[in-house]
Order: sequence, then C-alpha cells, then structure tokens
Amino acid sequence: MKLYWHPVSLMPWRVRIALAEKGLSYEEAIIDLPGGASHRPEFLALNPFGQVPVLEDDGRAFAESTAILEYLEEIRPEPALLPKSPSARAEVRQLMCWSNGPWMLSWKRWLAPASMGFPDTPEVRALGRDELEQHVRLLAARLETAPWLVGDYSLADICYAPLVLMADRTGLSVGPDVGTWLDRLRARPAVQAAMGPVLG
Ligand SMILES: N[C@@H](CCC(=O)N[C@@H](CS)C(=O)NCC(=O)O)C(=O)O
Repeated sequence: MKLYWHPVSLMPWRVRIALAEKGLSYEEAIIDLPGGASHRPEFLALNPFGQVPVLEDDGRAFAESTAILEYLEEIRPEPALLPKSPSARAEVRQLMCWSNGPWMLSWKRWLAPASMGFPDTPEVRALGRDELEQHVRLLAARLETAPWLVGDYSLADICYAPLVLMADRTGLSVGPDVGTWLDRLRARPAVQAAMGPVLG
C-alpha cells in the first residue's frame, strides 16, 4: 500500500490513524501541496480533484478519506472500527459525513474565508468560529456520558480527531468533555504514530 499525503494537511491524518490502529504497513509519498504538486498531471491521474489523501493498493488508487477508511475496514476488519448494529453504523457514518461537509465549511470560514469565496471580514470569521463551537457542542453532548462518540472507539472518533485536535490548538474553546476526549485520543499509540509532532 502507498499513501499519498502531506504532513500539514488534515484529512490524511485520519487515514494514518486507521492504518496504525489496524497495524497495516505502507509506503509514503509526500505530495508538495504548497508547490502545487497535487494539480500536476501525474497526481491528477490518481485523483482528478487534486487532493490528498490517496491510497494505492493492489494496483488501484482510492481518493476521499472516508471511502479509504471504509476500504481499510473491509480489507482488515480487526480491530473493528465500525460497530456491529446497523443503527450504530449509520450514526458513525452520519458523523463521518458531518466531519467532512459542515465542519470543513465552518473551519475554512473561520480561518481562510477567501479560499471558499467568502469575504474575508471579521464578521465572516466570527461566524465560522461560532459555527464550529456549535458543532463541538454536538460532540460534547455525546461525550458527556460516554468515552467515545458512538459506543466503542470508532471511525467517528478517528474522523474528528485531527480536526478537533487542530481546532483546539488553534484556540477554539472545546469545553471539558471534549477536552477529556482529546486527552484520550492523544494517549492512543496510533494517534501518536500518525500525528506525531503536531500533537504538541
Ligand atoms: N473530501 C476530501 C477532502 C480532501 C482535502 O481537502 N484535501 C486537502 C488537504 S487536507 C488537499 O489535498 N488540498 C489541496 C487542494 O485542494 O489543492 C477527503 O476527505 O479526502
């Protein structure tokens, strides 16, 4: 297996966490995102949208972090990162979707509004930050009475881990329940192996 990624990009970290949790070894190819390497023809042949992560396995290339996570779960079911019951699996997948769409929209509105075509004003940035704080409250409501987002540690925790860890480091107020969950994540060897120095 070969993972195409860049050390300061958020989405590949979740794939690296899952690879480490499952004990899968892989080669790495660092794509120079700041230098525009993800939009060169050789990379576009792997992902026409020019984004990392891309995972190559068995002669095929897969893009989209959540699709890659589901792929890893299917080829290496143990340790399980999806619950058994269909309803709990749906809850995990719902959170995986929210960690992509709504989270990333608010994150960019807060920190890089122009990259999404929004005006770069203090009001727009404040809106992005408020949206993220509301989003974190959804996670906090789950973590008030449970150690992980849905049942046991799962792909839901793995999808949010890099996002909330980075938001916390950037100064978002996450509150005590989410703070304790972040400590639990930081203590996991797979998270340390995947995110290393950026964990702080
Ligand atoms: N929905 C995609 C998003 C991937 C993504 O946003 N990748 C960013 C880095 S975190 C990227 O490659 N950006 C380079 C670009 O868009 O030019 C996924 O979940 O894999």
